[in-house]
Amino acid sequence: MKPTLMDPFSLTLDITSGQLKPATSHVQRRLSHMRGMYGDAVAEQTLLEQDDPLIYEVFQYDVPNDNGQLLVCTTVLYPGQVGNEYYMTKGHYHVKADAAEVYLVLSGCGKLLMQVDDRFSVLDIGPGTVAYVPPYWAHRTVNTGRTPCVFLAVYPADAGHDYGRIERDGFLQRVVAHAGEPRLISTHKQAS
Ligand code: PAN
Ligand code: ZN
Repeated sequence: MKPTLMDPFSLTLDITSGQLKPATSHVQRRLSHMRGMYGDAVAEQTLLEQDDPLIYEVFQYDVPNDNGQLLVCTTVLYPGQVGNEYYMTKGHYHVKADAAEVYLVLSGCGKLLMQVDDRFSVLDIGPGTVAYVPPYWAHRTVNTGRTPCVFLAVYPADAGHDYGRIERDGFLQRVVAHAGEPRLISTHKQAS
């Protein structure tokens, strides 16, 4: 059967704010949506009782989740800390594990953590960084700066997001502030 042809389209991106127009989906992740992901449970509880801060937003223009389609979205990850740990995205594997992804950083930022099996990778990212997330690698962005970290992502529309494994196992390393500077700490060392 001949596939239904989509009409070509363009979107407008505000490079500073990360607003994508039109956006057909808009996700806001507050601290309460990522309970247990930060290392400092007391700091997390205190912030939840104060104002449940907005950690990040994603603006996306949806297309059919079909093989061959690409999704375009922007993430605005706000600056801040839970205890000494910098604000971060939940992080995920792709359900279709062999789906890769490209990030283009527009402003602000910090680090892109990636891991697969017992391998871990960290990239410093800032305005102009084009980061490649290879197939199979889980990925999480961390804002170590004082301004929003804004980046555009392009990935296969049928990739899907598997958050469960990260919610259960976390990442192998966390990014914390030490004397005002970002430092990576192993989550294994922290537990022992
Ligand atoms: C990104 C992420 C976005 C939010 O568009 O989905 O930065 O992070 P979480 O999905 O981990 O909450 C991406 O990697 N899409 O596949
Ligand atoms: Zn992804």
